Amino acid sequence: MLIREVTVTPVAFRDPPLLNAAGVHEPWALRTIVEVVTDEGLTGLGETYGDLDHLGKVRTAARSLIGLDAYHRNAVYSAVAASVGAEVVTDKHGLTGASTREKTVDRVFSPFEVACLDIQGKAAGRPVADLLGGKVRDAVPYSAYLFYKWAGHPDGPDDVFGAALDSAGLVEQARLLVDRYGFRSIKVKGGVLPPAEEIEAVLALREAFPGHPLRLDPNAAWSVDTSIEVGRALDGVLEYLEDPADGIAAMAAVAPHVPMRLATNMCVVTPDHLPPAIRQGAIGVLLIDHHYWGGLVKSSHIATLCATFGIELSMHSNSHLGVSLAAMTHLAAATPAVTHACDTHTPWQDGQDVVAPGALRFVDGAVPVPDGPGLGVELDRDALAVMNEQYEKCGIRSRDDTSYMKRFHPSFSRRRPRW
Ligand code: GKR
Ligand code: MG
Repeated sequence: MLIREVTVTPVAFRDPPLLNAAGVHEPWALRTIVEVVTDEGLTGLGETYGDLDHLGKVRTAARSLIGLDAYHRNAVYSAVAASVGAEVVTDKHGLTGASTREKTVDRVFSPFEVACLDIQGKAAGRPVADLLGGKVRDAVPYSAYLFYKWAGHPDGPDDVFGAALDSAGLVEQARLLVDRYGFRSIKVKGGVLPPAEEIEAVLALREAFPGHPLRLDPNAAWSVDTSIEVGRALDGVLEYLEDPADGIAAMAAVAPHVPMRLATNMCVVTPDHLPPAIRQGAIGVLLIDHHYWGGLVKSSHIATLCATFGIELSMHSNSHLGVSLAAMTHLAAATPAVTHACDTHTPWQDGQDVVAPGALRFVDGAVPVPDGPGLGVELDRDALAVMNEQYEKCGIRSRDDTSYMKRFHPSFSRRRPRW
């Protein structure tokens, strides 16, 4: 089953002004859609980041895959690694941790691996979850992912979600998401307001949603001392505290002094980070993300390895579309170690998607695993064309939450720790 053709399409979709420790989301979020076609006429889909440096690597890698067997994952990985060379690609926003060469290769490889698994599933008439070992759950629970946010982008109209700039606003946002999607756990993107206000918001959510597990993620905006204070103030309230402090050593300094597990998608983001994090007891939960952990198979191996060391698994997300949601759902469905509800930004896309409607939906906060062959989703070609045109016109080429924030608040700076 040889790879005959690979198409790489950058897309842009509207994104609300979601606040985080690095700044604020720009009006357009970028992604890249990958289509791999075999000599037998099967097409597989993958989705990855849209930042220009990364896109360039994805395009170069795509050319090196022609003629390879879609079943030969190792050969595809080697071709991607050779095409990436020695370069390390970094994110401007810094919200998914440090970059290494392995992480750079893993990120470029991921959409092609997902597309090849989609092809293999289609060839076998089986869902991708079956290729990963089979489902251990029929539907994958996701969390309501709350953000402090402005009512709209300063240069545009207010959006449908409204403003959320205090605990009342966050509780109202949670109600909207829980009512609309049925989410049964809640994540708060923190690192935006002074810690005392974020503690108050979490306590308000606890009162409003007594049965929902809660998590707080300030993206490493706090010092070790502040992290310990917040952790202690939220004793018995949080399921886990995500990336309070910056780096393995700082997380390890916090961990023994707070009552809950510490989670990360920042200090452990590539295999090299695991030995020191485990040795130092820095984390109790890893947020796996197949987009930078080298695809679905490697992510599932990492998850199993973590479970061996007593590290629990959740799943990380960035602004994404339905090809990613499908891949995340198959991975979580087939990975027993993923015991926490996964993160997703899907609600913030408010229905914009490149996949045809129907295959993916939320039922009681969970996405039933698509049971069609492969990923079980099809491209909506009209939507893809519209989003590609939006990409061409939007003028954004790399996500940069900090510069966008500085346009409206010139004194803003990205500081770690801020508090
Ligand atoms: O979308 O602003 C955002 C998030 O902060 C995202 O970029 C992070 O990577 O969701 C992520 C996280 O859990 O840190
Ligand atoms: Mg995080």
